[in-house]
Order: sequence, then C-alpha cells, then structure tokens
Amino acid sequence: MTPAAPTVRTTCPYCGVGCGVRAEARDGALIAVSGDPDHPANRGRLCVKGSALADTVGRDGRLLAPTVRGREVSWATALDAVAEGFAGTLREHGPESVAMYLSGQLLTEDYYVANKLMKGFVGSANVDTNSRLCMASAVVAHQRAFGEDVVPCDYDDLERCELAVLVGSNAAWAHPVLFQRLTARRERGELKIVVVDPRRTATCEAADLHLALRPGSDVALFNGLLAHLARAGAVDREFVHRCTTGFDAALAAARDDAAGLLRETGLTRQAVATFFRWFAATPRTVTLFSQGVNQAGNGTDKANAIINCHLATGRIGRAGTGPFSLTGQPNAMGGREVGGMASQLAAHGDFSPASRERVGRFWKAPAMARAPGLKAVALFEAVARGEVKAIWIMGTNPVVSLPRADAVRDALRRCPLVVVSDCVALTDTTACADVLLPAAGWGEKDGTVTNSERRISRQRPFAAAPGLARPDWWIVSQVARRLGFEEAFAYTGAPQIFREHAALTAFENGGARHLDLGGLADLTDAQYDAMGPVQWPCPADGSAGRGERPFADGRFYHADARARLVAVRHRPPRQRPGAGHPFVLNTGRLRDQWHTMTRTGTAPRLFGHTESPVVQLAAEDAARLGVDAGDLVEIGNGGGRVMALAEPGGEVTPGHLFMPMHWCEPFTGNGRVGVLVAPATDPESGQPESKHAAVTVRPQAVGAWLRLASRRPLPAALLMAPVSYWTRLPTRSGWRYEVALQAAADVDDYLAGLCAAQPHDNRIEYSDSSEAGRRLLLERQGAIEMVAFCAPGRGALPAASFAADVLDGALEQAPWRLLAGPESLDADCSRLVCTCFGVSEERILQAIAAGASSAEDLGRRLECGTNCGSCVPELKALIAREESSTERAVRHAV
Ligand SMILES: Nc1nc2c(c(=O)[nH]1)N[C@H]1C(S)=C(S)[C@@H](COP(=O)(O)OP(=O)(O)OC[C@H]3O[C@@H](n4cnc5c(=O)[nH]c(N)nc54)[C@H](O)[C@@H]3O)O[C@H]1N2
Ligand SMILES: Nc1nc2c(c(=O)[nH]1)N[C@H]1C(S)=C(S)[C@@H](COP(=O)(O)OP(=O)(O)OC[C@H]3O[C@@H](n4cnc5c(=O)[nH]c(N)nc54)[C@H](O)[C@@H]3O)O[C@H]1N2
Ligand code: SF4
Ligand SMILES: [Mo]
Repeated sequence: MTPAAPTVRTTCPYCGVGCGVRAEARDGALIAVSGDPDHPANRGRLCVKGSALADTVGRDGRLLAPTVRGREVSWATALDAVAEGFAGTLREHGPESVAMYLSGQLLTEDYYVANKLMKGFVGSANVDTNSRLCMASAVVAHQRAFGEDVVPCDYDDLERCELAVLVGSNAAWAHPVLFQRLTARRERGELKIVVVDPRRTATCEAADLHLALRPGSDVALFNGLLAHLARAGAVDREFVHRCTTGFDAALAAARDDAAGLLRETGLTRQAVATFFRWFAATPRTVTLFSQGVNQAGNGTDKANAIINCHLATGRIGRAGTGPFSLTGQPNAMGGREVGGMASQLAAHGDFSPASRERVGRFWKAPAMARAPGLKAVALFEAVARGEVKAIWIMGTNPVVSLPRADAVRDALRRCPLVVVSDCVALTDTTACADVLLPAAGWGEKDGTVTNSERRISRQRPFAAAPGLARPDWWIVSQVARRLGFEEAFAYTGAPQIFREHAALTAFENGGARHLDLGGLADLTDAQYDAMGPVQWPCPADGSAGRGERPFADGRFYHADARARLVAVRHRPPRQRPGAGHPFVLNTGRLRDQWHTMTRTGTAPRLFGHTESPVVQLAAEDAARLGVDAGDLVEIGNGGGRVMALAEPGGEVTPGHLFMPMHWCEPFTGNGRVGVLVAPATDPESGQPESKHAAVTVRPQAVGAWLRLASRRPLPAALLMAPVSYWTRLPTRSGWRYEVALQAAADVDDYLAGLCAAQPHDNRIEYSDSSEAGRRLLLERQGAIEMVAFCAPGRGALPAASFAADVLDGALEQAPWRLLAGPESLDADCSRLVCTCFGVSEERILQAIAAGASSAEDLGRRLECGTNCGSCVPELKALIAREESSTERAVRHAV
C-alpha cells in the first residue's frame, strides 16, 4: 500500500473569500485538494475553481528560466540587467521615469518588499497595482467615510444578518463559497436576498428581489434609500449625532436625487418600494458590494452612497450589519496593508509629512517618495508618452486587463525597459518583455494573504519551484541589493519580512490606525510556519487572532473619531452610447475561469461550462441585427475590435451587452474586451469604468466553420486571414480549435494547410455536396494526430468537445465512424453544467423529464451540485425553465 500523501494546509490562490485548502502532494505533485474544515472562511467547502486546483498546477507552459531580450540567461545576468537598467534610467531621468505595476495576487511579503524598494529607496511612488482596477473605489470610500481603509464586516455577519443586499456582485460565480453560506440560510428561511445588478446573473436565482437598475445608477438608488430611511423614521439619531458628521448635507443631496429616482434607475415604483421597506425594517442588514460598484466613473460615490445608508441607521460595528466590500483577488487586502497602491504608503500610511517621516524612519529610508505616484491608467499613459522609461510588471497581465489594452501593448513595445515577473511563459504581457523573470507560483511559495474579512492566512509550499523559478520577494531583494541597498533587503525568508511588516503596522500606532499586527511582530519562524488564520487588528497587548470588531465602540479614524456621511449626487457614466456607438458593453466574470486564464485555462474541464467568447445581447437587439445564437459578431469602437459569438437572451436589457473579461491571445484571436474600455476613470479613486463601454455591433459573414482537435498546436499562419475568428483550448492530449473562414472557397487551401502542418501517414477524408462540407482525420503510426469537421454553418458541426474526445481516444470507434459524427454514436455533446462530476445539460434535462424536481433531487440522481455547489443556481434555473415550458405546453393543450 502506498503511504498516505502528506497534507499541507494552505490557502486557495483565487478569490478574496480566502478558503483554507488541504493539499495532498506526493513527490512535489499535487494529487488532491479538499476544503479545510477548520478554516473559518470556508469550513471545508471549495468552489469549482478551488476544487480543480490539482488540474492547474502542472509544469506545462511555465516560465522556467530568466531571459533577456529572448535569450535564456543566468539569474545573475538577468538581475544585473534589471538593476543596471533601472539605475541608468534613474540617473538620467530621475525617480519619475521608473515604475512598478504589481498585483493583488502577490503574497504580502512579496508586495511589502517591492513597495519598500520603490517608495523608500528608489524614491518613486510610481508603484501601482491591478487593485486599482478592482478595489480602489472601495478603498477611497472607506478612507472618506471611516478615516482609514477598514472593511467593517466579518463573514460571521453573513450568518447573522436577516437581509443581504448584493450590489454589483455576481457572488454565485465570483465569491461562490460566501454565496453558498448566504443561500443555505435563505433556504432555512433565515434571511432575504436582494440583488442590484442590471444583468440577470446566476446570483439572481437565489434573490427574493432583483433590481435590474440602469447601469451606473446606483447612487440614485441609494440616495433614494437614504431619503426614504429619513422619511420612514429609520435613522438612528443617537448614533448619527454621537458618531458621525455630514448627515444633513448627505441627506439634502439624497433628497435632491430622490425626485429622479425612477427615471434614472429605470426601476418600477413597486420594486423600489419593496427594497426600501425591507431595508428600513431590517436592522440586521449587510450590503455586499463588488465590481458593479467599484468599476465605475463614480465608483467611490456609489460606495459612499451605500455606506451612508449604514451610517444613518447605525448599522455598522454590530453583529449582522455593515457595508461589506468583497475583495476580488486572494491578496487584494494584503496589498492594501502594505500600501501597494500609488496613493498609499505602507501600513495604511499616506503621503502626509508625519506619515512619510514615520515610515521613512522605520525603514531607515534614504529616499522617501514625496507625493502619490501615477495610478494605473495614468501610469501606462505616461509609459506611452515616453515619460516612464523603465517598468517592472509583477503578477498581472495589463495587456489584457487594462482599459485601451491595444494602446497598453503599443506603449510597452515602445518602452525602453520592460521587466515582467510571471509564472507563465506566454501571456499577452510577457510577449512585450525585454527581461522575463520566472516566479515561483502557488504551492511553491511561502507567505501570507489577507481575505475580504481581514483574515490573514498562510500559503504554504508543497512542491519545489520548477526550473529556475524563485519567489517574488527574493527576486526584488536581489535587485535591491544590486542597487546598493544590501542591508535593508538582506532578507532570508518570508517570516522575516512578515515580522517587519507587522512591526511597521504597530510602529508608533497607539490606536491611531486600526491596522495593527503588533501581536504578530515577534513570531518565531516556527510560529509563523504554524500560524493559523488570524484576523486583524491583533495588537501586541491583545491576544492575537481575536480581532476586535471594527467600529464596535462607535469610534472611527478621522481626527475627530467620527465617521463621515459623504454628500454624493447621481452622475451618468463617463462612457455613453451615442450615434456611432449605440450599445453599452458590460464586462465581468465567468464561473469557471480566473482572469486572463493563465491558470484555469490549462484545465480542459474548466472549459466545459463556457468554451467560446460569447457576447450576451437582448433577443430584440439580436433580431434587429439579424443575428442568431452562435453567429459571429464584431464589437468595436475607437479602441479596437473584438470578435465574439452572439448569445441572445433575457440576461441583459435592450441596448446592453455583456462579455467576459477573460479571453486573450493565447486562447482566441481578438478576444480582449479591454481594448474597448475607454481610459475613463473615477476622479477620486482613479479606477477605470470597466463596466460601461460604448460600442457598435456588426454581424460578420462566415463562409465556413471548422472544429478540429490536434495533437500539436496549429502554426500561426493557420490563424491569420482568411481566418476571421478562432479559439484554441487545451484537451487532455492536445488542442482543440474552432475556426471561422471568410469564404467557402477558402476551405480547400485551409485543409491542405492543416495536412501540411501535421505529420501523418494516413489520411481519411469525407466530403458532402456543399462546398464546405468536409471531414478529415490524420493518423500517424496508428494514432490519431488530428480530426477536423468543416461545414458552411456552425450549427451543422459536431460539438468541439466531440473533436476533443476523438483526439483523446475517449470513444473507442473506427476512424470512419468517428468521422460520421456524434449522432451516429449517440454521443452527448451538450454543455457541462457540473464541472466537478462532468454532468452535462442533456443528462440533467433527461433527469428533469424523468421527474427530478429540485437541485437536491438532481444531486441524488446524478451527483451534480454535490461537491462544490457552484452549479446549483444553474440546476435550479434549468428546473424552473423546464417547469415553465411544461406549464406553457399544458396551458396550450388545455
Ligand atoms: N470565477 C471567478 N471568480 C472571481 C474572479 C474570476 O476571474 N473568476 N475574479 C475575482 C476578482 S479579482 C474580483 S474583483 C471579483 C469580482 O466579482 P464581481 O464584482 O461579483 O464580478 P463581475 O462579474 O466583475 O461584476 C459583478 C456584476 O456587476 C454588474 N454591474 C455592471 N454594471 C453595474 C452597475 O452599474 N451597477 C450594478 N449594481 N451592477 C453592475 C455586472 O452585471 C456583474 O454581474 O471576482 C473574484 N472572483
Ligand atoms: N474589462 C474588464 N477589465 C478588467 C476587469 C473587468 O471586470 N472588466 N476586472 C479588473 C480586475 S477586478 C482585476 S483584479 C484585473 C485582473 O487582471 P490581471 O491581474 O491582469 O489578470 P491575471 O490573469 O490574474 O494576471 C495575473 C498574472 O500573474 C501571474 N502570476 C500568478 N501568480 C503569480 C506569482 O506568484 N508571481 C508572479 N510574478 N506572477 C504570478 C499569472 O500567470 C498572470 O499572468 O482585471 C481587471 N480588468
Ligand atoms: S470561493 Fe473558490 S476561488 Fe474563492 S477562495 Fe474559495 S475555493 Fe478559492
Ligand atoms: Mo479584481
């Protein structure tokens, strides 16, 4: 018997829920993951992404060695190149000419060291992070309201609230484990859920009320709510008087807006009245908000409009209440602790003279940055103008994720020195690097992350980093030493860095800042290693881990200890539709993918749920444009163009579109939605308005469609004109493609190109009477090398998963039978709904037809939904859909 693999307790590297994971690894390979039953964030649960971790940590595609201008070099050479490049630029052009662009996916220790180097030793505050695209508006709203960036809630509040309002949050997909905690209570009748989102999302399946407001109108809604609370006598006068300022002005502004409430939000009087009544009547209310709030030209005001309602009712600092900003990335919160953003200093410091002096003294810093640096969008504009001449990008893929993504790529191509640290060799951003540095990834690194509820958890290694990959803190420290800062960067490991970070948060704190990790500043290496999840604050004089609830005493962190209600007024979005660009494009997340897919994109089964870049549009708009489901459309504006497949339906309202943010060059041609987002930012936070781009939609004629699977990737030439659209996804043994050709006349040449590109010794071909109707199978030494299906219309093709199954040998059939397609084999090619157990939509529909009437019932019959639960909202939607169509059929028959 093989001995049980050792279990390492660590933290999921994906979203800000921060679930504890038990990883079982043997010989450095992850063989199984399970939720840590003892971790307070998830108590044993994992969502689909967490459950699939073992599929996504292979060596495939990893960056294994440093390179300088495409040539593999030693670490010494690469580090010298970075240090000399930065030093030379600094000498010639000064501290404003250099920059770092970091990520909420770095560990706190990595983040701390990078930020210290730039802001204390290089003397530049041009350090920003992808949190600018994510949390910046929430951060500034917290600072405005509370005097410090403190999230006032705990996950425990979700167990105690009686009303959960989700604003601009598709938690069912983006924070699944938290969402499941809420829905479990709703099913027990313990709470109501309200969803505020212009789109009908999976989250709405569990909503008692869905307010599909007009995009960008959240301030109008929450101002209306504040005015209502005052009218309804729901204001906590005593709290407002004792603990806040600004109430009268905020209420006056809210009343001004209230008149236009229905017009601006497009909601019905009745829906709004229900929401207001529930909110006013439920003291235990938590309002969770995410990117539908933050990623807006008025994101900070939106967040403050929400916070105002909580301050007015005194629903903050008490169990089961509060405005709860959900963090996106695993360490978005840790990045804020170390001051990763250009507008902050370490340990919740700012650029006030006192704060600069304090941090500078602690660091013994020779060159403290004087003023806030450039925020992400402005930073890349400065790169484009040639003002920033050396940039180091770490743990983020801005050529995909920033607004005007094509302009970002051009800027990087022109920039004299681009250094990129990443785990993955080929991304849209690594393709622009002069120096590429291989970073150790999840499971290889040692450090900490902080989740949405301020809980610090350990990430522990269970495998050696492949090739020459090294932890980010090590890479930065090595460069720092070469820049002459040996002593300040003589770090030997993560525990030492963590202690320094913790000590800085406590340094001359004396209760001035809620962020105080003094109780963790003296951990030994062994204690750090064994550290369980701890919530801050954990000051030296309290017992570590017993975080005092923020604001429980009604005291805030402004000089007068009072919170501020901020007077805000509704403003329309910055990017508005107009004659040339009549549609509004909303962007966001898919259930089974993470960001730019560098990790989730390596797991074939994570494409079972969504396998193409689709754009949701209203059925009316589709009809008007003359497009059907699956038709190719081009979405464009001055920033560029994106190709996607139409998905008409009822999720979005007329005039609106939705596209996922994930697609990028390694997986599709022209799929980066970022190119369409204008660099319009919130004036307070600098956060871009990623949810509201003005675009046109143009249907595209396609002469022929191909679906093929191939053991080796296709050469680039086969993905260029006459190819107008393509996707490339992994299968177990190769790659599968979907390709659109401009004209049917292109088919012959294309198939000839495929044959030429794939070594083979046997070829089976089949064609029908149509010009494009072809099927082709190439064999080599008795094994299938490639299989391709081609047809004039997309609907006539076997599913792409079928081609993958053929290549992977999943169907034991003679080649000619395989070419006949799935119908003749009775193969199920429908979409995967349950990724964990591989349960397809077709099997679920069969079970419903056979009498399954609830998600639990389906789970008993097919196992679907019984592991991570991420698909439960869709199971319910399928049951509801089938029931209503049966009802319709019955009514019709009667
Ligand atoms: N599966 C998955 N989960 C993830 C991630 C991932 O990549 N994949 N990423 C993580 C990260 S970094 C983040 S930041 C979070 C994001 O988590 P969420 O913010 O929940 O996800 P999004 O899909 O970006 O956007 C949320 C919703 O905002 C809505 N919205 C758009 N405009 C408006 C508006 O004007 N008002 C309101 N009220 N709503 C609007 C959109 O329709 C969308 O449904 O997810 C985290 N979790
Ligand atoms: N249109 C649109 N744009 C958006 C959004 C949207 O909703 N719509 N959302 C925005 C938001 S909220 C976010 S958070 C961003 C996310 O956008 P990005 O940060 O650009 O996306 P990721 O794919 O997470 O990029 C992380 C990169 O870091 C690498 N990596 C992973 N781990 C490590 C590590 O330990 N060290 C190093 N050095 N590298 C590592 C990965 O391989 C990957 O290349 O996108 C933003 N952009
Ligand atoms: S909810 Fe899912 S992605 Fe987020 S931390 Fe938990 S397991 Fe990871
Ligand atoms: Mo994010």
